[in-house]
Amino acid sequence: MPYRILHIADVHLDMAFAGAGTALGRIHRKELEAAFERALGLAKERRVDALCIAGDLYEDGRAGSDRAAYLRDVLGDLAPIRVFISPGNHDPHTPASMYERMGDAPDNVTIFGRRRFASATLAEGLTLWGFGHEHGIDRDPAIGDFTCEGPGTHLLLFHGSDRDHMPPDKDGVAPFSGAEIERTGAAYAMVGHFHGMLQAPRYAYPGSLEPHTVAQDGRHTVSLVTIQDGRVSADFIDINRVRYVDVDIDITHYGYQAELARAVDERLATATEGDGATYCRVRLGGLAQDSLDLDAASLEDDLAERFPGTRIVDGSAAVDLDAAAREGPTVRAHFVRSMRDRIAAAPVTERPLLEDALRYGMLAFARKSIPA
Ligand SMILES: [Mn+2]
Repeated sequence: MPYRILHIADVHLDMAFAGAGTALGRIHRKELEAAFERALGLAKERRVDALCIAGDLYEDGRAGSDRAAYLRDVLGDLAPIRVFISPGNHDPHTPASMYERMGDAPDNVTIFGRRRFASATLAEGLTLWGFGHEHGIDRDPAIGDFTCEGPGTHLLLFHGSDRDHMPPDKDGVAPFSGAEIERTGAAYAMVGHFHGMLQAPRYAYPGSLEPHTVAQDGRHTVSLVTIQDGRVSADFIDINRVRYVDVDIDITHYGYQAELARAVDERLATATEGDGATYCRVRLGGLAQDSLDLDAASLEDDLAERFPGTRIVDGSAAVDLDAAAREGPTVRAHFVRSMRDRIAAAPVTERPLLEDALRYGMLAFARKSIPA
């Protein structure tokens, strides 16, 4: 009989979504809860033997006071499916943590609450080893000199950073390498922390259930891990219903803001078609016509009504500096050339100020507004 595990990670229930605003933050938190419940539903539907949660199930300090009761209920409800949890850096097993507040966890739930590997027997000849983070930022090695003891097949479950695949801007917590996993004698490790799916020969990150930002453009999956006769295989099932997409708009074609707004609206209507929630990052590029007085902040506000969560990144140019510099003996041409000379000669620290002066000066020549 094969033993089957649903491996999930980085649910991040109750995430703050700082910057999204109150209403949108609440929508995003509901999306995360819905994704978690889809994953639980899948565990039942596929009749797995165990659900393994590789950390960051919720966000400590953000969760409401009834979250512990919720988890006790939905995880207990999975029985006879067993549930194994390895707390991560966002849901560390501290004395005040929700894992403690859960009190007596349901019989089918095991929390690996200590920062050293402990074992649980899954089936005859099949052992799971897991550990939990006990404080927020834990940079100690995940594995060190740990080795799996005993006969049979061994699996690992933990939250940590694969040193060989560190994404930029990611906290390096509980670092490990593929070679270290091999050295433990484990056949496979189920890990969490990276929010895009990553499959390596002996371990995998399924990714967060949903992307949380436009930068999290990898796959967001749950992993179905099958162990048979000591061999481990993993399938990945895309679970996310949230998408972040980039919409690129060349503003060169639009003579006034209302015309541009209409065009962006049409593009967003197309981009957000289909099931699930789509959040767009609109990247404005190109060179504004003389008549266009672009106010990207108000454009973003207007779009947010029909397309919540839309972000505008204005990479367009309000005026054509090269053309102005070449236009002959005008005040504007002289201004561009002399400001460019001064910027080139200035210390690096003074350049941003001079660049602003050049930009604002050119906006004044064009009778355009200073962007908010
Ligand atoms: Mn994490």
